Amino acid sequence: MLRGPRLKLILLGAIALVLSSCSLGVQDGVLDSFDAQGPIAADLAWLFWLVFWIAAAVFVLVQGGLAFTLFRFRSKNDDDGVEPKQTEGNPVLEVVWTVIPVVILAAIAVPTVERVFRYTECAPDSMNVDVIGHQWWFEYYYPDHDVWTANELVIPAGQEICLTMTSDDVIHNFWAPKLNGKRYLIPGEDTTLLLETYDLDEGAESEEFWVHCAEFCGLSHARMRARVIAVSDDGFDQWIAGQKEPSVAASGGLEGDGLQLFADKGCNACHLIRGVNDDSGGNEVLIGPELTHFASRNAFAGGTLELANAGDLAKWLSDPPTWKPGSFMPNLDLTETEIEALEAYLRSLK
Ligand code: HEC
Ligand SMILES: [Cu+2]
Repeated sequence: MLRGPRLKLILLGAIALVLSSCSLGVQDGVLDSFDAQGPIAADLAWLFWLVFWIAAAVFVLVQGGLAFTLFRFRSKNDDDGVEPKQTEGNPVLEVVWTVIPVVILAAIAVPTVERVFRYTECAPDSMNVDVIGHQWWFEYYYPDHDVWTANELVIPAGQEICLTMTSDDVIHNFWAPKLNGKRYLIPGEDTTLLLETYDLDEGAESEEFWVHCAEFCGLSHARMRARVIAVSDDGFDQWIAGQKEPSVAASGGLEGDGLQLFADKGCNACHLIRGVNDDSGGNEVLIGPELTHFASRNAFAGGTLELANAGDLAKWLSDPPTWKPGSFMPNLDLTETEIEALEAYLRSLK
């Protein structure tokens, strides 16, 4: 049997191991739901602490009462044979210890259930964005502007946004922990979720919040992330205007080669670039993210790679399923020269 110091050491080691997993995230704190960055998340954090302190008070009272009873009424003599006084069928006591838990549970249930409805229901005047889940990336459609994009959800800061969500394949779950709780994306059904950030800090152009799919959805579930990018009202109007432009024409040279490869390699069978392959059936039919303004966003491949990182795009194009196991973008056996040309073209799609 393990006893004493050695047992203590093993227990401490196990606890340290469990706790260390809390900090081994992709980047520290990006999915920290206690770090609320909007009024909804702040209110949910308030509710969490309310429940926590109620539970803490119950724990201390019950365990304290138990410890007190054990100590105060312990048998002083092992075989004095005295049974403690038995109390049974005391109606006052029984009513009291039934009513108190009922009151506590109601105090927790009412504000919880009320918020479940409040933060998943859209006001008729809130701005709407459709969210479509795919294995393994999030796609967005702005119905008021007829704009499609992926991974980076651009919204005006400080405004209530209504997400109307569904899935193209399996069940996913949209979770922006600093802005609201989670909600499912279900094939064939619409679910709604509110998002709201605080106003931008003085002088800031935009602020970024991480999103993660919170429902196991297959091989690359762990690589199904996204970002919410909050911008000013003007910034949002500009962004929409930019997205509505047709694609930037290739300037010849390497970019021109890239545009040619987009057709030759069959990229156009899965990706839409407006002004290039409009006859492809559109995003309702194509299985890949729209690339018309690919370089206007930073995070791609389910928000796991970034254009700002020099090698990321070539890494993706050279073999998508190695980076995202099971990816529906196949390895197209591109040569280094082809990747270079495609990268030049894709980076020009601002
Ligand atoms: C069979 C369909 C298919 C073909 C062919 C295809 N792709 Fe993709 N592509 C996808 C899918 C699906 C994704 C999303 C993968 C993910 O994030 O898991 C994707 C993602 C991408 C992305 C990242 C986009 C983003 O915003 O996340 C780029 C860039 C890209 N593809 C470029 C290309 C290029 C260039 C070619 C041709 C050489 C090509 N694709 C061929 C299906 C395809
Ligand atoms: Cu998912």
